[in-house]
Amino acid sequence: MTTLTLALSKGRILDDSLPLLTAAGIAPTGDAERLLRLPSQNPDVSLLIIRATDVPTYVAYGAADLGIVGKDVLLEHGGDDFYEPLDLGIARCHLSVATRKDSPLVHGERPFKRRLRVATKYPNLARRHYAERGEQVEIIKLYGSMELAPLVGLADVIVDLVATGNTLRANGLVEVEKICDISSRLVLNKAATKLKHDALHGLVDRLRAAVETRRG
Ligand code: PRT
Ligand code: MG
Repeated sequence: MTTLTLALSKGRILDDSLPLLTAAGIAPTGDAERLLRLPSQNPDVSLLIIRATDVPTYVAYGAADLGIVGKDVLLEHGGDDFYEPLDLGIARCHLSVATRKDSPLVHGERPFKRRLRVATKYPNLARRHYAERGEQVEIIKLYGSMELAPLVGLADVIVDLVATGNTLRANGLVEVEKICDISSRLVLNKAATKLKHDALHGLVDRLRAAVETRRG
């Protein structure tokens, strides 16, 4: 029997994936809060619980046959290391540029005699966004709490994910540009699509059916 390994991250993605995993018969049966590798309802499928940004790496190297990961992480990772057959439509949000609500940047002004400073955990995505409009910016890579950067003068703007907008509002920030919509995707290891073709495509079909049922 062919065994399959699916990588995903805990928190938002695991929470939102659970109904789909359950419908596809691969809900976790172990303690997803503590275990890093746990069994699922299907004895031939096991789950890896890893950092969201590590999912593309596990799938690209074949340590996982498939993975669930945000489009933000895929776009930032770049490349064509894996197949992306299915938009799961979960963990929806969008990537935006935001700044202080009292900033002249709200009205499209730019800093005088220097480049715009952009704080983000998505340096590649942010650089690409400004490059597309012919603007050279200074990227400041952060690992979290991006919202603080404009408040303390570290950056003029942030490029970050927005869902409800509550975090921006609570910190006196406003969106000035929407870059793109984001949702979670199913990604497949390329070699596994050949070597484990039947098992893998069977599982992709069950997940696709679960997504379609949920969409109604
Ligand atoms: O937390 P950790 O550092 O371990 O990893 P992570 O932050 O990458 O994981 P997690 O679980 O926070 O996010 C995983 C994925 O969820 C992301 O890669 C996105 O694809 C997706 N997602 C969907 C979100 C959001 N919505 C979201 N709102 N990820 C983060 N946020 C954050 C956002 O960065 C901001 O700080 O929530 C805040 C804004 O939310 P609102 O509702 O206040 O607008
Ligand atoms: Mg987080």
